[in-house]
This record gives sequence, structure tokens and C-alpha cells, in this order.
Amino acid sequence: MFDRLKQAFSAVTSAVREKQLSDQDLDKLVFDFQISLIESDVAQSVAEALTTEVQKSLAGAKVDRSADASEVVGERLAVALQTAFEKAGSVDLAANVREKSKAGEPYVILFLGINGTGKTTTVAKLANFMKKNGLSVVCAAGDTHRPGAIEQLTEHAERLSLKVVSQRYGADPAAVGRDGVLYAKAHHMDCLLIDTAGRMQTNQNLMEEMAKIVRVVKPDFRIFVADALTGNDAVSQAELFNQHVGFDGAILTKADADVRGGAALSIVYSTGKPVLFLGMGQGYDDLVPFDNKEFLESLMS
Ligand SMILES: Nc1nc2c(ncn2[C@@H]2O[C@H](COP(=O)(O)OP(=O)(O)OP(=O)(O)O)[C@@H](O)[C@H]2O)c(=O)[nH]1
Ligand SMILES: [Mg+2]
Repeated sequence: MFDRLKQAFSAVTSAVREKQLSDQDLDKLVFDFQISLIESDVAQSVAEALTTEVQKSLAGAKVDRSADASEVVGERLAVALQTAFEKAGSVDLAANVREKSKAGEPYVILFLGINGTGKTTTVAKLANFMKKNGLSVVCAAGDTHRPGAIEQLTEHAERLSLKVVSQRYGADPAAVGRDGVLYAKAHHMDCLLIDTAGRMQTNQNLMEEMAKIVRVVKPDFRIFVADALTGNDAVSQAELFNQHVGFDGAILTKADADVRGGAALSIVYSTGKPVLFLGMGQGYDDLVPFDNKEFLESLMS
């Protein structure tokens, strides 16, 4: 996995390692690096920011050309990414749920994302994950817009033997979320997972609706769900949700397909929020914790 992105990184370091570089070589190297980042589904804005960082370190390396330039470049590159991933941090959701449950309150997780990215499927996968961690789960059908959305979530929940709190289509999703919280409290559930709509008349309506749910429900954690195959789009969606609604962590779905790793890097770098899991298929167990260190090591090795 992520081989393509790894190639982009090793191209930079090995080019520097192989020979002493002229200014033209450096410019070309930086340009090539930017192209290969973009080809690896790194968002354009992120590729530009990263290459600027790399360029600065290359300029530093130029001064001491006889020294080990490859090490300098490799290190700077690693530091730039490590800093971004460290700042984003990591989250142990099951531990968070346990902690709040000890205080006698359900932990409320709200799912956000554009239509078709895999929110509903991921609600089911995360519910399964919580159950496997010995935690009780209830879901709320907050997508009251798309025909079939309530049945889709209910079907998943039935397979997982979980309760779904729902209202009719057209109902206020914030009210559904509130019902979910009341149910979770009354039944002493450890966590509540709220599914939401991904498409409305306009993105602005969608953002307003999500912001309203956040105001009413006050979730403990907001998960942004993105399709890992949509590099630039995933990042602009992440920025949109982060700006208008805010989110605390991301899950990248469809990472079982030909994923180049760029979306994970881009979302962390541009929003400063951690990636929690990768969706690796359509089964309930196809949710794999994302490990920052492992990801970075796989790029740099
Ligand atoms: N291969 C693969 N498919 C996935 C993954 N996650 C979701 N899908 C598929 O993607 C499609 C859309 O998933 P949904 O969960 O319905 O997406 P959604 O975000 O809820 O969509 P809306 O309700 O329309 O907003 C479904 O066919 C899922 O089975 C994944 O990790 N890997
Ligand atoms: Mg859905």
C-alpha cells in the first residue's frame, strides 16, 4: 500500500544521494517531486507547501554540498511530515468512550462527509469495532434526506444486533440526534453513533444542517469521512467541513482500492487533524487503525 507515494519520496532522496547537484538539478528535482506528489493523490495545495519546505532544506543543503546531502534532505522531509503528524496526534476512541462511560454518560460521535464517501458503512464498522471492545452502542439515523438512508442503517444495525433511533424522512436531524442521546442515556449505552446526510440542495445547506446538529447534540467527537481515492476533492471537502462545522479526526474509506497514500498525508497536513482508521473493504471488520508512525516509516524506508 502507498507504494506510489513512497516512490515520490525515495526519488528525491536518491537523486540527491547520487550526485552533487547544480541549481538547475535542484529546480528540476523539486518540480519532479511536486509532480509525483500530485500523481500520488497529494492535493495540489499540500504538494506545493511540502515542496516549499523541501526546497528550503535543499537550499540549506546546497551550502554544504560535499556533506551528506541525502541525509539532510531525507531528514528535513521526515521532519516536515513528522511535525505535521505529531501535531495532529492520535486518538484512542475506545479509551475515550470508556472514560466517559465511567462518568455515566454516553460518548457521542457524529459522522460528517459528502455523499457516497462511506459514512453509513463506516458507522456500522465503528459500531462493530466498539462492540468488539466490549462497549455498548446505539446508532441514530440522522440522514433524513436520502431515500433509503434510514433503512440502510437499520439493515446494518440488525445484522450487528444494534438498536437504531430514527424518525420519519424529512425530520430534523438535530432532533434525531437528540433522541439518540436521550435513548443512550436512558439505556446506559456507552456510545452513540450518529449518521448524517451527505447531499443537500447546496453545500451551504449541508454545512448549516451539520452545524445545527453540533449545536444541539454537542458531540464528543466529530469524524470526517473521506474517500481515499479522491485526493484533491477529499482535501477540499475536509477544509470545507473543518471550517464550517469542525471535526476532530478523519476516517479514509476505500483504502482497499488502489490507494496512493496522498489523501491521508494531505488531510493531516492541511487540517492538522489525525486519521483514525482506514476503511479497507465492505465487511464490518474492514476497519483498520491508522498508525502515524507506521505510515511515515513506510514512506521513508
Ligand atoms: N471497497 C470499499 N467500499 C466501501 C468502503 N466504505 C464504503 N464503501 C462502499 O461505498 C458505498 C457508499 O457507502 P455509504 O456508506 O452508503 O456512503 P455514505 O457516505 O453513507 O453515502 P450517502 O448516504 O449517500 O451520503 C457503498 O457501496 C459501500 O459499500 C471501503 O472501505 N471499501
Ligand atoms: Mg449514508
